[in-house]
Amino acid sequence: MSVRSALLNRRIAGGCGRVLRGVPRQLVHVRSASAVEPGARSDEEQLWEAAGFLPFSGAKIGSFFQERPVLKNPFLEDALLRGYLRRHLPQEAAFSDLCAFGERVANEVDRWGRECEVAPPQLVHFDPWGRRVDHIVTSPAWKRMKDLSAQEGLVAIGYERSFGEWSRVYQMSKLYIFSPSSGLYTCPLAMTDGAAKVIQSIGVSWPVDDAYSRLTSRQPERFWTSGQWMTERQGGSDVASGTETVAVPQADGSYKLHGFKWFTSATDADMTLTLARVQDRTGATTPGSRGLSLFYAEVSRDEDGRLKGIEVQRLKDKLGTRQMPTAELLLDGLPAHRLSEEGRGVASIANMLTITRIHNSVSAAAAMRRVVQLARDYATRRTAFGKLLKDHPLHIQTLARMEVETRGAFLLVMDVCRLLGREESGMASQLDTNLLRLLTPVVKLYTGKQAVAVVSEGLESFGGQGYIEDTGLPGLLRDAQVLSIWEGTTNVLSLDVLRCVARSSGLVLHAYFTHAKSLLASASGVSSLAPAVKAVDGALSELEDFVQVAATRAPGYLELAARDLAYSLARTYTAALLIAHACWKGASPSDTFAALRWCEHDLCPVATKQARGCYDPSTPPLDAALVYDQRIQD
Ligand code: UCC
Repeated sequence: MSVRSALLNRRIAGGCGRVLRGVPRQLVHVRSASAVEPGARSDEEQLWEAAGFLPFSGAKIGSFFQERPVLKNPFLEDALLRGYLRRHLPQEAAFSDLCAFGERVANEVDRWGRECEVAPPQLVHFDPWGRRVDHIVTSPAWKRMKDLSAQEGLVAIGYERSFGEWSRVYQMSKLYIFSPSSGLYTCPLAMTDGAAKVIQSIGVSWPVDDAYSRLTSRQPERFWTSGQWMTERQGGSDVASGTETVAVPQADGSYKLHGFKWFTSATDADMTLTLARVQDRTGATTPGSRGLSLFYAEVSRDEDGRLKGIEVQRLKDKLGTRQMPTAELLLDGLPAHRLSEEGRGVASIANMLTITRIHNSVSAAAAMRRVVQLARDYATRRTAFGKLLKDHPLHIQTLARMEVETRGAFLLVMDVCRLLGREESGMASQLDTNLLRLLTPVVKLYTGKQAVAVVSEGLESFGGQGYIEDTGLPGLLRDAQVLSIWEGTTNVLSLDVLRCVARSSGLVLHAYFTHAKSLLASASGVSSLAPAVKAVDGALSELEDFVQVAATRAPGYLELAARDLAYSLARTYTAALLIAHACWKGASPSDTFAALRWCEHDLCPVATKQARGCYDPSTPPLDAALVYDQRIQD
């Protein structure tokens, strides 16, 4: 007899013994009391439970579980990355390496990245016997990331140059696949790459020849990472006036550094590059940028296990990037060597800034790509309102918009990597060099902002699950937020754009217009792209007009327009790149569609806002009055 019919029988006959026949005793604990106590289950409920009709009663948690998004090989899943490489770097060796690495990322490394998140670094100040040790204890997964980085050549590839001018594109493609699974190990790698670049530009000789070979090594036991200690207590943007650290000359020609570094990322590094002011014999230093020199220091311990010349004050409690140790450091006689001429510190570390800003942009595009990959996979698994999310056109429209942003970011980033590779392999024209200088701050500031917007949208596409910590999704957003902050905030980089325009007497803009127009040339006569080409043509004309007008105005005018100008440069150039990619013979209809959709942006917001008077001298006081408005209307 079924339980359902047994229940029916009971209702009819009220006979207990008959009803329970055939039902396991432990499932139908029969109460002796005739009345059911509040909160207790009645016999009937117990019977329904035994039959599986009360799925959420007792310890049961129901039979429905949401499916998780699955991370598949991020190289094979990325049509644009593969298409871009087929177009520019069709060597099989690069493809097979990226494919194998993608497999490793999906099946192994991503798990380590998660381990880095759940086991963040700890600072141990003292040993059990009271000695100061300042040990930064990191997770085993973090250490595995270091070995992996060496083995996979994540820095080395950029210096081996096996693929000539495309070596940086290859290296950054690998980092792009790695970044969202790396547990933020891309941060020390960015600085390591930047340090190698600085050393290479200064000259690989004593005292940094061994360091250079370690930074660019593929052997885990030799591989070193580097820090970049630029930020002091007065802040990290205005380095010229914020740097208080002094360098005291020693008899042997070396220096000892004394100061306080307020924000040092990946502080478990083996060495660092940092800025300080050389003291003269009276102890005096030169203020401002002209007083700053570049120093190299190794992070080492004395025979008692104490850090030489460094005290780790504390680890930073950050919104994201928690996988990585970030510390406040007191430099108390840190042995160091001066690498730059005295007073040439900022100009010398600028090479490092270029590299870390490009890495930052790679991580931004990678974060967007990862959230899109997870969201589109999830949409094939999750059902709501009677059908899979992928069958809801509005949901797919949202994902398609994210995809367009991601494609634009990817092409902009890779174009800057292309220029870097050309410069480093001696292939760059003056135009390439000028373009690289202009586009480096542009790509960093634009993709940093895009990443936050796209990743945030991506989280929403998972519904409430996107907000749940142990899905691993919220960490993507937290980590994206730093991308617009470190290595130059959006406004600082917008001003850097103005600075390089002024210092080059406009040559960087000339390079920009020349190259953007040459990209469009490939689309002449391609009717499907005509609306996009028209939009970019129009935006380039507006930009040229803006530059002409702005040049006649007071400096404050351009400063007020700086952010919108940088956005206009980014959007218009990206549009041209999307168009050029869509014209490639191997392009797909989706490449054309992406270009058309991108061009629906306001490509030249600086012209739009100029027309509205946003940069007129009357505007700043109105902005200030609005921001500080305290008047209450009666
Ligand atoms: O360190 C930090 C955290 C590390 C974490 C790294 C993680 C990366 C991970 C990514 C992947 C996940 S945060 C600290 C970040 N701080 C900054 O980025 C600094 C932001 N501020 C600026 O960029 C400013 O514009 C300054 C500091 C560069 C401005 O300083 P000055 O002294 O006023 O600069 P000047 O006078 O304009 O330039 C001095 C020289 C000039 O060369 P000369 O003298 O030959 O004419 C400039 O042309 O430096 C040159 N220069 C540059 N060259 C200045 N900026 C650049 C540049 N961007 N490129 C080339």
